[in-house]
Amino acid sequence: MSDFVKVSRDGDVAVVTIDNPPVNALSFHVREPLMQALVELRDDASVAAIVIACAGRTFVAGADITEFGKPMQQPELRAIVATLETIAKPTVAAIHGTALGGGLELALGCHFRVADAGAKLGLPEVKLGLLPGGGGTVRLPRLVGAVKALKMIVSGAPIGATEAHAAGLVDAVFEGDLTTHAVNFAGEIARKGGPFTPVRDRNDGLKQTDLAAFDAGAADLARKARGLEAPIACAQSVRNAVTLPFDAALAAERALFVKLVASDQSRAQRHLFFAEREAAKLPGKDVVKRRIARVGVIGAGTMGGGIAMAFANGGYSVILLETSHEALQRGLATIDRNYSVSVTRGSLSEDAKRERLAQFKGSTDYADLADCDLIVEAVFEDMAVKKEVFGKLEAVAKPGAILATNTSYLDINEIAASTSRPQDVLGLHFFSPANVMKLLEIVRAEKTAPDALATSVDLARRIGKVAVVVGVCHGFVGNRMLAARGSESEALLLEGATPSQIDQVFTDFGWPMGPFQMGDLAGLDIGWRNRKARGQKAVIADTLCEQGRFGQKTGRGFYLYEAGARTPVPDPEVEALIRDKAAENGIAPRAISAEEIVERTLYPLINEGAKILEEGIAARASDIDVVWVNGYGFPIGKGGPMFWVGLEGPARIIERLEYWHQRTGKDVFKPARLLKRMAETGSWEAGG
Ligand code: 3H9
Repeated sequence: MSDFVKVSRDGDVAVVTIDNPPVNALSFHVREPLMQALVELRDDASVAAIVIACAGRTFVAGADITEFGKPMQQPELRAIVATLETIAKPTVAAIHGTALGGGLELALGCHFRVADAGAKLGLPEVKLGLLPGGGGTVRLPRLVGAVKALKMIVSGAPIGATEAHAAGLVDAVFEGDLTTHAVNFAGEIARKGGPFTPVRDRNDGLKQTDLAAFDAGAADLARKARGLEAPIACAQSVRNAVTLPFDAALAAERALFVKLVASDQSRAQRHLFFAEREAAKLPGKDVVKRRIARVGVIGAGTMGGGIAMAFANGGYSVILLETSHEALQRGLATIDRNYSVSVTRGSLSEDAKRERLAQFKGSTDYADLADCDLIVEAVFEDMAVKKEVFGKLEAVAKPGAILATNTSYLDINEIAASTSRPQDVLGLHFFSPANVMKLLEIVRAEKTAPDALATSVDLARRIGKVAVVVGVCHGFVGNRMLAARGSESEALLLEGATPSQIDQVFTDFGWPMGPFQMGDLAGLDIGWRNRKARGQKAVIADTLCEQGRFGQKTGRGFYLYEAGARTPVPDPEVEALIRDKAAENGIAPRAISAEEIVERTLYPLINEGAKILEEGIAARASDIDVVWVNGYGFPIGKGGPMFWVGLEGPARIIERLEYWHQRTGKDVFKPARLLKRMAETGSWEAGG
């Protein structure tokens, strides 16, 4: 009847199969024939039961996100679900792969849900700045209870079939041919004559709801939402499911959905969804990738250990190399400890930990790297040291092995040129802690071979990283822009701002923490060491380091920390130090506004991003957004720095950059050519 929705019969059970690759999204061309099929089957007396299944790799993974922001064509999902609920014969959703968002809402319109043992079910709309708008917030609590529904909807994290079964969301879990099982299941219920009740009329879950516990959970979520509207709306809507009649709760959900889908936050989050997928695309699709089975990591410090864990977590066997037996044992012991923490938290079983650890082999001999398909060095950030390591690698690595450096700043072209195989050399810039942080900057050097690059992008996905390919420059995309963001930090302090005032502006903006809190967390000595190596100075940060104030690890930095605590407490001593240094430099403190802090930190960040684009260091503005959201905590509700330009207004940004450029003469404020063009065309793309 349609290319996208087919109906077949197995005895008196009708099977409706949705076939809309790649993820069976509920696009208009699916909704229309699906609605028609359901109406026909409802009215067909020869049909005793209906199964809704999907072709391909997954059940419906949601509404078609590309349709949001455009007028919605009828029939909408809500109408399809409402129609399903008028069917007086058993309806069964047969779920394999992922039933997400509108997909799960479609399944909630059925009387029953059966799932393949490997299936996952969830309502991830919150990650797109939305709430489930097809009745999910009102129906899910009716099955699993409001507290569990709240957790699922606000986290957006899917649950497995077994958990879904235990929670009452799924009625049966099968292994083997799911459609056959679903047909048998549906046929049996039809023969027995029931019982079957639409989810809208069930209240098994709601009966157990403890509203006080729910409200406490919702209040906690509101505190953590950091200015995001969607989690709050999700919680409100689930609460409505408990306190309002079904239809009123459904109408309220709709109103919230309509508001959110038009919001800047949701536009920003949808932009990020596609940006992350776009970033992983390289020109030249047909490049044959190299085979990677065994990975070598040089350096078992914090970075090297984290990188080794990231690969082991992705299923690779890893050789960890150190210069001495002691350093190696220390590194392996840290890895062991990190996995033990996961066991204590319940995210890893003892068995899984044992298996994970068995993937590691330690060595102090470069010859042991001969079998590795990829070798990543994470040694001291010094060109001479890196070149020495690459010299040794060249002697032992097999032909075609990818040789990667984890440098944060150094010139990878120079490293590559020091070897006889520059085509195999590239940067894999992990972020600390490397086993946790999502971002991976893949640095393409001048001579990096396309297949080495494509292999690395593919590998990043396999180990659960969000990859962005960038070019060589000092600090690549992320750290180069970070330097621009921090270039006025000292000046702002000397002119009258306090660390906590600046950090507050950042957290109000939606960042998880401000730059001074971040410095204290990372260790102020790192920047100090780098500055010394480059002959640079920072009046206040250097003085703090000279006093042994390295941040959280010494209990004192820009802030004070109580023993073992991570909460920054403003320190009058630091504020006095800032005033003294200002006086020494002849600067009279003045009141600094929040706007000024934004203009002197975030506008230079954007300006640097525009320069990076101009130079081709990043291929797309959206790649820069992906870097900043996944590596540095730029608020997702603002879509990344380059997307935010559109929200803030490029003309205003340019005007204020010009003002500060005139006032300070500093290059970071000189508006980039591309930023000016963006202000004229409204787009970062060439040609507007
Ligand atoms: C919703 O349902 C709202 C309702 O409550 C209310 C309605 C009224 N739409 O991720 P992949 C594309 S909101 C359009 O690389 P994987 C994706 O862009 C939705 N396109 O695959 C990519 O395209 P390309 C709630 C979509 O195997 C291709 O499919 N649902 C959609 O790694 C492959 O994607 C979600 O938020 C979509 N819904 O992961 C689920 N989904 O090849 C979103 C994917 O051109 N999707 N595409 O780059 C996912 O989480 C993952 O795609 C999934 C598969 C886990 C399903």
